[in-house]
This record gives sequence, structure tokens and C-alpha cells, in this order.
Amino acid sequence: MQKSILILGACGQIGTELTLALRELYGNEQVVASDIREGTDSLMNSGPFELLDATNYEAIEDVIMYHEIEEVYLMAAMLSATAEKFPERAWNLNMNSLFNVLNLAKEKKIEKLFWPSSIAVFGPNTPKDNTPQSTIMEPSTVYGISKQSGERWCSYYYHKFGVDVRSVRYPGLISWKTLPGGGTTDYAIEIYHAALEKASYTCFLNEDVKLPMMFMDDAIRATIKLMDCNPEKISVRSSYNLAAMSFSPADISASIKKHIPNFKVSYSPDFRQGIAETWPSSIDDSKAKEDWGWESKFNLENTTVEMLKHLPSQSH
Ligand code: VAH
Repeated sequence: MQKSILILGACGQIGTELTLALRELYGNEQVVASDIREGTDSLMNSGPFELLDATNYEAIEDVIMYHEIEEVYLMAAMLSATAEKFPERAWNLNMNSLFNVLNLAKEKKIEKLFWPSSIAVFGPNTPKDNTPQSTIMEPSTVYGISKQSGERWCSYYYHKFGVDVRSVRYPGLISWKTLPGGGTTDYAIEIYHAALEKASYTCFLNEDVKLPMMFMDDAIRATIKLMDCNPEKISVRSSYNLAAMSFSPADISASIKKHIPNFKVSYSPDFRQGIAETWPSSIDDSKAKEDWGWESKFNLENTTVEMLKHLPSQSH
């Protein structure tokens, strides 16, 4: 029987690309996209769509029964910068949506579940370089606290109820198909748009803050690889560290200047600098490599080539 998949939060930065990749892999009609608002034309025109609020248990249950869904990817969340402005709304969305899908899986209405964590689970006293899979985690942001709690609940539902929930700690993700959604790492996408539009960018982080990053193609491939792997290989049921590259705003600016020599960048850090400083500089993802053969393909150079090739460029 063909797999049938539901994506919650399908119109977000990751959700959009994940939906398109899964439709490519399993067939358009097998992948139901859903969100609280409609998405890009390519998403809306390539397969079934449902307006759906991930905090509404009954509404999710109705869609799962109607479309005979077997697997759910919960991509709806409020990211780090926005969550600092609306803590209660962020907690409600990030946690109640997770409880809804964990409980549907516990009731055997979902066979397999993906839930994204983030390097935001780590905090100011976590070892910053090559951060281990298991280490001190005292996140100091609303978003990080919700991701740390979410990981604990995923592990609990797996061990207590046998729920097959799988998760990765995404670094900052860089994509050209969709705009970023209120994260601290959004600068790494905005900078490419600005370089092409006006050959200049004012960065909201300091030039030297190094953060773990990943090109979206790698993140989508890792997600699908983890969801496809034999469950016996999965030794981590909280969330896997995942890595590809680490760079600072100065590094990405230098990479862009190789292609746009007159590109000018200035730095004007805001509250997001305070968030970025609590996160690791680089991540040890050896567990994902050992357990399910993870291997990244994109570094900063080929990410810059991809971004500048695909983003609309204005003559400047
Ligand atoms: C954010 N893009 O900035 C997300 C991500 C590691 C960062 O979780 O909030």
C-alpha cells in the first residue's frame, strides 16, 4: 500500500521544501499538505491541501481519518526570535501541537511521526565546540525550552507507549525556495537576498558569532533518511545532533564577496545577538553518522553558489 503522509505546518520554511520532496518521492496524491494559511503556488498546485490548526486535536484526527494518513511530520512551530516576543503563544503552539500528534500515535492513529528539534536546545553553559549528543542543556530561550521539553516527551512516549517518533536537532537552515520564519539564523538567508538586490546588508548579529548551519537540501535529505531507516538502527529517541557547517556573518560575507566583489556588509546587533550567544558554535553529529549513515553534502562555498544561482538577481 502506498505511504500516506500528512505535513502539519507545510507552508513554513522547512515544511514547503519537505512537502515538495516527499511528493517527488511518494507521489503528489500521497502527501497531504496542511497549515493555517495557504502556501506557495508550487505547494498548492502539486497535491492535496487542508487548512488545519496543529493545536486542534479533533481537526487533525479528522484529516488523518479522511485521508487514511500513516505518517505525520509536525513542522508547525514558533521560532526563537518570535517566541521571545510571545512566550505563552509559542509554548502553546510548540507543545500542544506535539502532544496532539504524540497522543494520536499512542492511540495508534498514526504509525510514524517526525518532530524537529534544534540546536536551540543547548544553552550558555553547554560546551560550545563540537557539542556532544548528550551534554549539559540549560536553554535560556522560550523556543529552546520548548524544544528541550519536546525532546523529553518524545523519548517518554517512545519508551512508555512504543510511539515511533523520530527527530533531528536542525542547525540554522538556508533555503532559497522559501523565506525564513522568525528565527535568529534568518540573517544567513536575508544576506543573499540583500546582496543580489542592493549589494549591501546590515546584519543583526555580530560579525564573529559562529553558528551551526545547513543548506536546506541536506536537511530534507537527513529528515527523509531518518524516517526511512530501520527502527532497530535508531538509538536516540530524544533528537539526533545533525551538522554540516559552521560559520560567522564575516565568513558568509567573504563567501558572497567572491561572487559579488562590491558587496558591503555592516553590523548592527539586536536582541537576537543575545540568543545566538547562548547556542553552540559547532555540533558533533557522530551518532547520526553511526546509527543511520548521515553525511552532509553542502559547505559554505557550494551553498553560496546555489543561493546566488537560484535567487532572483536585480542588476545593481
Ligand atoms: C531559529 N532557524 O533561528 C531556527 C533554528 C537553530 C536555529 O532553530 O530559531
